[in-house]
Amino acid sequence: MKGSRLTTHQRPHVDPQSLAKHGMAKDTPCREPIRSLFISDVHLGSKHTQAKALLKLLNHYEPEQLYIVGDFIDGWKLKRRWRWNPTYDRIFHRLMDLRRCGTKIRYAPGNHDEFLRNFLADYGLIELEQEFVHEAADGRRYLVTHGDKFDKVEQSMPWLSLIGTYAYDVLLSTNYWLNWARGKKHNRYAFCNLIKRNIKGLVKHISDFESQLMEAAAEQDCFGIICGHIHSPRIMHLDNLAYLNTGDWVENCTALVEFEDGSFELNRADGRILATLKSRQPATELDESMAGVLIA
Ligand SMILES: [Mn+2]
Repeated sequence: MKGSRLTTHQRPHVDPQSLAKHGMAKDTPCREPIRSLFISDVHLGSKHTQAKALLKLLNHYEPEQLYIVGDFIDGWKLKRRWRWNPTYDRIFHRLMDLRRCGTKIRYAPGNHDEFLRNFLADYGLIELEQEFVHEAADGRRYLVTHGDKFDKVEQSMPWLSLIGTYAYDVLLSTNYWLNWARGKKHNRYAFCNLIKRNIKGLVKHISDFESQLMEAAAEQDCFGIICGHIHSPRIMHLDNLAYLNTGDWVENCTALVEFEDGSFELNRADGRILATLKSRQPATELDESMAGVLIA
C-alpha cells in the first residue's frame, strides 16, 4: 500500500492548467499514489493526439501498475508520414521514471501498433502481451485487452476500417476548425461526439463490440473487461459483468484509475469524473454471523 485512498471530494482534480501553474513539470515528484492506471489510444504520431495532456496526467499519478491498452503509437500514421515531437520523448522519459520508481508497466498492443505483436514477451522493464488478467484489490478479475479482435469490421472488412479511419480524421479536423471558428475553448470535440452518437449503424456496432467483450471476459472467469479501441470512454455494469473502456487521447482525454480498495474511476484530463465502479463490498460481521447460522 503506497498511500491512503482519498475520497472523491478530497481528491485534487487533474486540471492541466492548475498543474502547470503549480509547476508540475517533468521533474516534479508524483502527487497521487494509486493502485493502477489504464490508458489507451494515445495515437502518438497522429496530428490529433493530445500528448501534452497525457504527459500532465502521467506526471500527476504514481501508479503501482500502469497498463497501456493499445494504440499507444500510431504505426499506420507514422508509416505514411514521420511525425515525432519533444513531448513524445518526455512521455517516454516519464514512463522510464515511473519504472525506476517501481511501477509495473504492461502493454497490450492494438491494431495501430500491431507491429509490437511480433515481440510479445516479458522484457523486465515492460511486459508486452496480447492480453492480461488484472486482479483488482478487491479480488475481482478483469481481462485487459485493446479490443480490435472483437471488432467485426476490423476483422472481416479491413478496407472499410481503413476508410473509417480516414473519415474519422476528417471528422476530427472539421470539428477542430469549427470550434476554432466559433472561438470555443471547452469540449472541443463535442460535434464529433454528436455525429458518432447519431449514426445508427455505429451505435449498433459499438453495442455489439461491448457485449462481445463482456462475453470474452466471462469465458475467462473474469468479472469485467478493460479495453479501448472505439474511443468511447465508458463504465457499464450489466448482468453481473462490468465493461470499462478507458477512452482515448485524441477526442476525450480519459484514463481509468483503480484505487487501493479496488474501486475504479474514469477521469477526464480536465478533472471531470465521468463514471465510477464501486469495489466489491466486504462481508459485514452480520453477514458472517448469518452465514454461520445457515451452515449450522
Ligand atoms: Mn484500435
